[in-house]
Amino acid sequence: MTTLYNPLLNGFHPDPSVVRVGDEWYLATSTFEYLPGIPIHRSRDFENWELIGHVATRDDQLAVADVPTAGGAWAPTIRHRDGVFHLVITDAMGRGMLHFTAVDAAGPWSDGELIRTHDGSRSLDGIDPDIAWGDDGTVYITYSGLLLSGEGVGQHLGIQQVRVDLDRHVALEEPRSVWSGTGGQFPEAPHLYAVDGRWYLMIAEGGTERGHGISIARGDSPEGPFETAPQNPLVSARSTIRPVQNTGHGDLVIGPDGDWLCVLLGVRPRSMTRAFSALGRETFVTTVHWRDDGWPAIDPVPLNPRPGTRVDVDFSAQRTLDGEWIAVRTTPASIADLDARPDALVLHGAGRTLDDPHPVFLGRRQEHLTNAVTVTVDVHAGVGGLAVRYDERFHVEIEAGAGVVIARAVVADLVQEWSIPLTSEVLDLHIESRRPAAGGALPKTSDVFHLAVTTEGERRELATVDGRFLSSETTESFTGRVIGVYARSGDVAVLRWTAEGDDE
Ligand code: 6LW
Repeated sequence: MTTLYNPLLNGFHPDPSVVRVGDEWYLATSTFEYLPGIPIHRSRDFENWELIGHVATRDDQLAVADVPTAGGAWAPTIRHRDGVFHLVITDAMGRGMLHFTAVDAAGPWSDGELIRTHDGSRSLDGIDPDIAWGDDGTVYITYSGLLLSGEGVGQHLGIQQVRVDLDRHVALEEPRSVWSGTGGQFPEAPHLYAVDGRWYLMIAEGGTERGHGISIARGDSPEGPFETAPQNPLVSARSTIRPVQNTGHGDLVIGPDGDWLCVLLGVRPRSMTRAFSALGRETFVTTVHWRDDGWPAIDPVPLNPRPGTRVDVDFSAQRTLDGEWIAVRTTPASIADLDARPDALVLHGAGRTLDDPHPVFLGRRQEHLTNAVTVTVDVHAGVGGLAVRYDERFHVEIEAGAGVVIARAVVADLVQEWSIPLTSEVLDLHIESRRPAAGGALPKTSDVFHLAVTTEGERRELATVDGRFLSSETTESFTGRVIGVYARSGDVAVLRWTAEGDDE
């Protein structure tokens, strides 16, 4: 019997889509303004998931270089047909709706073709595309009609569909409305499935926050008309005290035991009223049963975290970056210099701080609710440090160089700093994320950051910062916490990186 871990993928991994190919499963998630974009995780048992590659590894596959925050890679659908992987996605506020292909899901993936309107003039207007093939091979793109540009920006046209010529990447018709859901806001994330001679159209609605849920309809043809299930929403944590909230935006697949599963996004809010989700939207999984009346039922999402992990990177021994490193609006390779020193990763500061949309920052997702990162840096030639980043308006960091060590919290327009003199140019910087002290009362926040520095064997605590300020609710962010090293000016050498944490 397969153990279903929840989260299935820890940390910032929203909008999951999954496909089964033989006895392997492939999972794709959204990455917004970060590169490499659209990680592909593979599993052979649904328990262990390996990051095998990314769809967008080159600068020009997504136009994220100058995309506004929250733009970029939104909500993929991954499918496999005739030996080829297909992935459709919206590069929101970037290139538009795109179709990528690969023979090997690890890559390389194609450059990405824009899926154009019937008259070929522009990208299809909408988000969250699904790709499905009718029984006669007709290609359907079914998507959420949220307009992100043009005169009707912000307007929502419900779930739309077009038949597409996949050789020319042009719609064969004007978009048709196929469903508007059951009345929740933002009907989105459609996926079409052929099951036992019927076509099922599953969507998310209610918005990606506490109201989120999944609803379904069915019809005899992929074009509809679609009849709404009597028991919608099939899954939602709204108005419940479940530990996994915001559950929605899912995709169905047959799992290793032959049972149907739903992968979906959710958050793990903590605090007295379950108000703050430190890590942002993560990927979860739950079981699906088909009822006698031919409708699916989706079980609530239980919490079942994996054991804790530890990542230790000694840059004198490890001279390549693994795929978990991500950068903001550029590739990690363009900012990580592994040639400058034999014992370190060097970042070359360019005068930009973390307030800039293009920081010299290289990070990894915070995967655990309780987490500790330590980096050993050499700042004799520059200024930089260790940061937890949600975006350019929300970050907490500890920065060293030019004679001073500064802990800093940037929360929208509020900035607070704590500083001490720098006594050694090689030092350890620490950012820990801990459960708030119980103290008899119910916790009023998700977690607390502890910022500290160790020089010549002596650790000094510099500051504590309330973790709620870097939660997805406060930042109103589609992403999650990313912890990494950065350079502000000059050369910052990173000798060692250690991250460990758990979810108890
Ligand atoms: C995504 C939409 C949503 O495209 O948020 O969870 C958007 N729902 O479906 C970005 O993730």
